[in-house]
Amino acid sequence: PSTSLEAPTSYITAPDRDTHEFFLRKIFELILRENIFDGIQREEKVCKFKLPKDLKETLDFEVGQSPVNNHQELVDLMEKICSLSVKTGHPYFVNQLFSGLDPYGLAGEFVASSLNSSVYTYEVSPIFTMMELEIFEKMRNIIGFPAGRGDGVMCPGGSIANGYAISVARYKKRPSIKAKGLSGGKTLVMFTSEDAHYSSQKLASFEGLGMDNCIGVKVDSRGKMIPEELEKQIEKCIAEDKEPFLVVATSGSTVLGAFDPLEPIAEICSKYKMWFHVDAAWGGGALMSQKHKNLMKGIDRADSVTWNPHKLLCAPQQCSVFLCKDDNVLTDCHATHATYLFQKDKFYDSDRYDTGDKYIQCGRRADILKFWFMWKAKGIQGFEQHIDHIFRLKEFAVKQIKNRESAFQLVLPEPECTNVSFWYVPRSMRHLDTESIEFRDGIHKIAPKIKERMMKTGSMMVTYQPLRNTPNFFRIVFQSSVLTEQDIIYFFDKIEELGED
Ligand code: ABU
Repeated sequence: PSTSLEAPTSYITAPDRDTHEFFLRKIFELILRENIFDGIQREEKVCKFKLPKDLKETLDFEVGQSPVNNHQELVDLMEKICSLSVKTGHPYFVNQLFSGLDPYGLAGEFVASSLNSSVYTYEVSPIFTMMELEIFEKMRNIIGFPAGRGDGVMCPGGSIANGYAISVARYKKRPSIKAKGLSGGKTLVMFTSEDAHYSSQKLASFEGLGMDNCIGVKVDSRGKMIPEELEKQIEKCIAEDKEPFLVVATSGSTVLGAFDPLEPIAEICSKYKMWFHVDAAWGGGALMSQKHKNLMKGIDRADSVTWNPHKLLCAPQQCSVFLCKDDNVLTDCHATHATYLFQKDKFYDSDRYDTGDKYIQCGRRADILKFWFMWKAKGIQGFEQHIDHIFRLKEFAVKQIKNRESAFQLVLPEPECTNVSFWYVPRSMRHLDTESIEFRDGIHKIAPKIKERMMKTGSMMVTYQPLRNTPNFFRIVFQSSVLTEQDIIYFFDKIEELGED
């Protein structure tokens, strides 16, 4: 193989050992150095933030008629891309409901990319089809569906998984919709908590129900749906001659990490003959822990569940699963029997193993491999250790905040999941009455200012938001088990340092 980074002599779309092996090795070396090992050490920056105009000056984004001059230029470009990108595998990236870099997950991701499959037929993706069947069954068992029966699909994100819930629930309520569409019949209405992920509203709109027909049910002081309010809203909808068909409960809300009370919600769904979906995109990973799975007591009564292993379980993006109890509804609801993919006269049991017709996508990445490989590598024991560790960190963080009570105030005194939300109160505001307008207006501006400083120094990344009528507050997400108690002390020290004036 060559050891040069000269320009290739032609651009056929196949790797040529002489031309590409050295080039690809250089890229892999870069990935290992910059994104996986040296570049995400604690002393390195999480991000080297630049505003768009400065970024344009640093990296040549323009693509054109002619190729670059040689492979060295491409390696240099990749080097800049890695260096200027946010390092979400860095321990101090606690900004989102994903972070960390699981080595087994990464290996699965790399291998899946190099096999470049599309998981719609067994003939194209035999291994990945079998892995999906295995993993879905195990996940259904963990949820507690009877004998692990049912069906499942991998989705490009939790929003789409929640969209599947709307689609199948609607089909179950009114099967004619598949062929005839929504016109005619009563208005279909779904319910979710006012703190639920925005995907329910978005997908209600996307699937033609309309956002106004996705009702946000009131939550209590801990951010949990109030079942009595749900029932009131359902009754109201019936009184208006509308047809309630779906409740989406949340297990781990996006901001507060709240777990809706699943058992009373299941009762209500069965009383009104409604589909019961649990959006456990965020909290689902806790089902792997004997200690924490009780947060989702009653999830076995759901008709369907969204569960994103790329969140609490730290699989690489994206890894989202929609699971349902009914083994046929996905196919009944979505299949169109395209004869160029799903021929009925194949030499194997294509009805069972050509899984693509039940999906709304056609081409689909083999997201299953990374999760299957992680599960093989560490077993449920490994996932459980990870979950228990990050929940312990959450407890430690809550104690830290309570110990620094003049500088920090918790939004929830006892957060249920591993998102910890709090206000930082700068010294100059500590004498103010926390109920006063002056305090609320002032505190609202603090988190954005500190966030700006954080981004500009690249020292850490933690997000902030208002919620309902609260002023802006920080939300730290404990999701990566590389984090230690020392890191948590660093986060709070750093916020104090950045917010000193
Ligand atoms: N899919 C929800 C992600 C939002 C967040 O990370 O805050």
